[in-house]
Amino acid sequence: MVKYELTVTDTIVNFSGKEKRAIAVNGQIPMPTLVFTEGDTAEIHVHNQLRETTSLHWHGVFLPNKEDGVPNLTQMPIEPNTTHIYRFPIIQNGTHWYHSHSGLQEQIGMYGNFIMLKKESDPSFRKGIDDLPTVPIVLSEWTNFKPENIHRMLHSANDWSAIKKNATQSYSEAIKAGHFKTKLTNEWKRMMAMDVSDVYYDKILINGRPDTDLKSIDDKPFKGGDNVRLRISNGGASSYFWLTYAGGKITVVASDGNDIEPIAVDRLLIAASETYDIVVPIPAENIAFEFLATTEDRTKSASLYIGNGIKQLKSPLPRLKYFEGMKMMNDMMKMNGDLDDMGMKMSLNQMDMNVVMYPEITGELKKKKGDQKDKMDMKNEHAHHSENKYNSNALSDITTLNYAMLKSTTKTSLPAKAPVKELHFILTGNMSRYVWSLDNKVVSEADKILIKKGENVRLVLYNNSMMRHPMHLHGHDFIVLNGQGDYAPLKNIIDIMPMETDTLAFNANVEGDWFFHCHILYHMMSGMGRVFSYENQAPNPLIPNPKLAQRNLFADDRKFHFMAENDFATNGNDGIAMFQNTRWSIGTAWRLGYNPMHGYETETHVGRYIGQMQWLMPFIGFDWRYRKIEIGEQEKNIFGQTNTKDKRNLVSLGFNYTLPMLIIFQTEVFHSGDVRLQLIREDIPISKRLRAGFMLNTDKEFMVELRYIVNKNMGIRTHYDSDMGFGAGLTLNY
Ligand SMILES: [Cu+2]
Repeated sequence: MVKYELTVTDTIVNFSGKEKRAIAVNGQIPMPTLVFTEGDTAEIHVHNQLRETTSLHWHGVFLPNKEDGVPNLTQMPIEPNTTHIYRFPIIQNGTHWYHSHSGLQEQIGMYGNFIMLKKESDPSFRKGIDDLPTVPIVLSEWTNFKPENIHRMLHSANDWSAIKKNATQSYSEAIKAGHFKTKLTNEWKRMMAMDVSDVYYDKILINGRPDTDLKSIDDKPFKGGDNVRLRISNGGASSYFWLTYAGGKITVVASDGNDIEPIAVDRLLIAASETYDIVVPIPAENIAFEFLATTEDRTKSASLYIGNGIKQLKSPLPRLKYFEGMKMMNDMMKMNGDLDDMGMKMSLNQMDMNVVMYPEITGELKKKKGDQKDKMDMKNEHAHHSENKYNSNALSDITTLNYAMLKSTTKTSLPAKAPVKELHFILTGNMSRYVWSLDNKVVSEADKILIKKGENVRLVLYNNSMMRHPMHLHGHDFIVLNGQGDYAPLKNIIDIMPMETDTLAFNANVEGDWFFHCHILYHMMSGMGRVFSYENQAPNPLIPNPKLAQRNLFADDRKFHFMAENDFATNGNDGIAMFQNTRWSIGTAWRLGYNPMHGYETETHVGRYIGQMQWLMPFIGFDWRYRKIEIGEQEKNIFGQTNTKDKRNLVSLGFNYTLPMLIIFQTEVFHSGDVRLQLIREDIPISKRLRAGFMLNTDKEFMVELRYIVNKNMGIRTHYDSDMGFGAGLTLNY
């Protein structure tokens, strides 16, 4: 029996210049590393001293379902000032980690290493690998924003993160880069600016620090010629990290806690929540070699210096060529929002479309047409014209790990005689409303997926969304069908890039309700997942009221997100406020003039978004407006109907439809019989911080605006409005 006491408390940290709330366990971030040996029984006492509920999930660990730590699914949340005891036998070995599965707590400190050691007597014990000096490492990110706020801003298409990352991809930047047409096509196809990640972080942390010196293990200083094993977990809430090393090749020896045949690579991308065990050499005396973890968007990194002496740095990864990425996405995106792989049958990260953005693989940005060839060698040149266009390893001498290279050290074939259940899922979603789902259904909209104990479950996953998703299965390892036959690697996470299809299989061998979800925290909280449930299983004693638990579980993706904006201008006030969730939108817009001639109006629309891309939203509207007009003035709309835009108290039916160029076409029929058609485009990115917009309708009203974004909550706006005239002012947004 190995026992740990974990006390969860609120704390204040200062990772990036500001004091912010975080959550510590036993006073530390990351949470303490828990170490067991295969054959132990783990007993973990969790004392919740927060003012909110919590939970701990043992990621990648085989255990009885009620110990899995998913609140409202495998147990009830751990209430404040109570203790919950997790107890389970350790029946595997390998590098894993643990984290809170409650709300967004994982983002603010609740992640830690969970190591299960292999016994020396184990027949799979590898001399030269399993007996190396070892360091557990958990990677994570820090943001000075509250995670709740990040989640809300993602849902209201706030592009502050892109501004901070210098990744707005505005028209002026496009023109400067010679990519005006690329930008036009992008907006024609109704895409927002593309990026490889959604959230801007202030700091990247390795074991809680941006920079760490690793000079010894167990008081034994390193010497040249030593090898070190790093057990790396990606505890980041939404980041993928490139791992590179200044001291030579990285030898990967295990993935998601499972041994693989050692493979030497120059770099690997570790997906959110994935784990890799790697061996790195210390090739020389008196030098500390930099081990570098860089976010996929290459804006931030953290370093670990391994060895004693002068620091030898790894060159940082160059900035992404965003417009090349945009061009690639344009080619892949069909007008209906589906992705088109153009017959490439992509899988297992072997073809990485993002290579078009990597200067170290596809050359520096070309300055003028004609001189793009100088950076490419012949190999590169050849690959560019073949099916290897996106094959990073064929395009350069840099070897990047992909899933096809993983080969288990032991046979992993599933029980041959078991019945097979095959399930297909399409990973779906859209960036503009930040909705993420499977088969266009979020957790609360889908039934549990029933499986039978003993059967082999095959999952075929196709990613039809524009983001990559690290899909994670609780309680089981699956084999990834990657061409290695009986030696297919065992994993519990698989990263699936846009347009990839991957096939996984696992033997259903432990009863329970097991969560299967995207491990990007903000995608999971938006509802991207399913529950696998065993048929005819015994009830979970920790879920006394299954109906209540389910309602709480579903509340996560049913949540409404609030946003509001008001422009305090010289000619009046106008603004909007909206509550939105996965499908529903309740929004009010207002214009309040400073005198009766300018008038007052509010429009409220309650609508529901239809389809995966959510371009269509039928709504019911409530309009109220008043404007004093000159005697004898009588206006008609373009249909010759008497215009009620000056005095109106109406109910309406209508719809919004997003046209190419992201223009919203609105049709509204009022109960008086009047009809109004309207075109609106907001947030045209003119430059990094300048946005333009316009509105025009059949009541002969129009508006044009320019807005300069000062910070996350403030802008300076100038506009001309057909009713209220010219105005300038300050916009505050939440
Ligand atoms: Cu995802």
